[in-house]
Amino acid sequence: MGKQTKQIIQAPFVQDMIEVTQNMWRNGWDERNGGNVSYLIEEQQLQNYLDLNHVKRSIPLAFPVKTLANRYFIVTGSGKYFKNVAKDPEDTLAIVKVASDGQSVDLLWGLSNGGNPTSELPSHFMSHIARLEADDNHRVIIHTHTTNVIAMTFVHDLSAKAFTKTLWQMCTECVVVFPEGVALLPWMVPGTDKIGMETAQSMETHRLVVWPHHGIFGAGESIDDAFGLIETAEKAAQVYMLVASHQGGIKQTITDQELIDLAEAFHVTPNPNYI
Ligand code: 2HA
Ligand code: ZN
Repeated sequence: MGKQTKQIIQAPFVQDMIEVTQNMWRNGWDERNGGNVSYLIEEQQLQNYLDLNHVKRSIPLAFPVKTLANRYFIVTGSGKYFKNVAKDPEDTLAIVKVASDGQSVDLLWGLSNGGNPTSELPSHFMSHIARLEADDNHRVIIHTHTTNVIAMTFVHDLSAKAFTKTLWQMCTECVVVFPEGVALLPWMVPGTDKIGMETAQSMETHRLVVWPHHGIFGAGESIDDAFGLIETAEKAAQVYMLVASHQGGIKQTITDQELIDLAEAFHVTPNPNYI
């Protein structure tokens, strides 16, 4: 391991990736190679750790992302296990720069035993574009197989309105944490440009997008922000799965008026389409 490599493992963005993948795996959300993370980093953050002119290899993209030209990302690798990120970050993660024509990425660090960036790169890149339009401070997209959100997609109505309302009702914090609610897509084959485009379209107005019977996409201004958002939705789904299957059924819930009072108290506006 070279001196530069040793240092880069200590970089805050690498440590954040190690920590979040480990936490998600421990939560049981990311079995095998499930889940993927991408984090937009600035050139200044990287300069101290890497020779930015040293390209290990160029990896073509099946979909052009000109809007992200010359931007740097740290991403999880396709087929790599979250379980293994902490013990071998250099094999399981990749730092890439999007080429100036947006047709490929240059690999600057990582994937030391070969491989490619996450198979969900279309959904990640297109979602980054959508969220950056909505929020200059946007940085992170996380996809994970949140157990209870997945479970809920089998037993609950899949309209975004009904799904959001139930999540808001399960934990008092939810409407404050995601007042815009969650979007849901129809079931689709993952890894495709189509699911990427539809996810990104939902990301224009939401930071959480549920993929029924598969998992969730979350966006945030930092790793903590995106993870915290997903964690909150997953907690609400867990409470729902506990109470919905309870013999006595649900006897009371947070009322619409209480949701409105909460939103007022915390100065957020709940999505008017959902309440
Ligand atoms: O294997 O989670 O959606 C990674 C995935 C695909
Ligand atoms: Zn997945």
